Amino acid sequence: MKLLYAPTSPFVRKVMVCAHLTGQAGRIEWLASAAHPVNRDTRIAAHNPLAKVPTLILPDGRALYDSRVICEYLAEAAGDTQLFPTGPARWVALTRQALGDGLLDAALLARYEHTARPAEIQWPQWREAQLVKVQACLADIESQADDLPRAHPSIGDLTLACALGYLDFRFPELDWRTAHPRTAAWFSVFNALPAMQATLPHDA
Ligand SMILES: N[C@@H](CCC(=O)N[C@@H](CS)C(=O)NCC(=O)O)C(=O)O
Repeated sequence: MKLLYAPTSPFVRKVMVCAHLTGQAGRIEWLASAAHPVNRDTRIAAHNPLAKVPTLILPDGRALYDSRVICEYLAEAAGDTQLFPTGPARWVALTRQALGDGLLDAALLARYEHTARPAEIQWPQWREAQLVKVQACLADIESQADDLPRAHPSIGDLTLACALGYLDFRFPELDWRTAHPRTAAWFSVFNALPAMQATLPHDA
């Protein structure tokens, strides 16, 4: 398997955490790429019309995207039943995943407004509105922080952790820990897991 990836991407990190948790990290060849909302990377576009990472290329050449699909694929390939549980726990896990993904979508839109859009056509209210969504997601995470597991996560739990890690990486000025102490306490334990430490974001 080959993964078009970026070491800065929180969505890629979800996949990497799943690969580590299911013992498949060594089976993946990591292909560097440069996803960008304006400058299309043809290396990714050849496999994914959205030209986004993560994109997984299977041995037979078929491509899987996005992170939600790849994570579920990895779980099934490993016979893992914990990342994507069945029954009522499944809907908790998938909704947490949607919460973490949604926080990240908003954070990325806020970041692109600053880093991808020329200064003369930037719209501060757009960035602020995205950051309102980020704050609302943080408040929701805080309300369920005491229920989050410290090990053996579902896809929802690890997505929340990847989202918090991305805020640390790209939005340290938000200082999310101060207003969300229960989330901070959970993250300090969860982030020490080997799968999280092996996938810390960094600039290429
Ligand atoms: N829903 C997608 C989101 C993926 C995504 O937005 N990836 C970013 C990098 S963190 C990207 O490729 N951006 C390029 C673009 O917006 O075209 C997923 O879960 O994989």
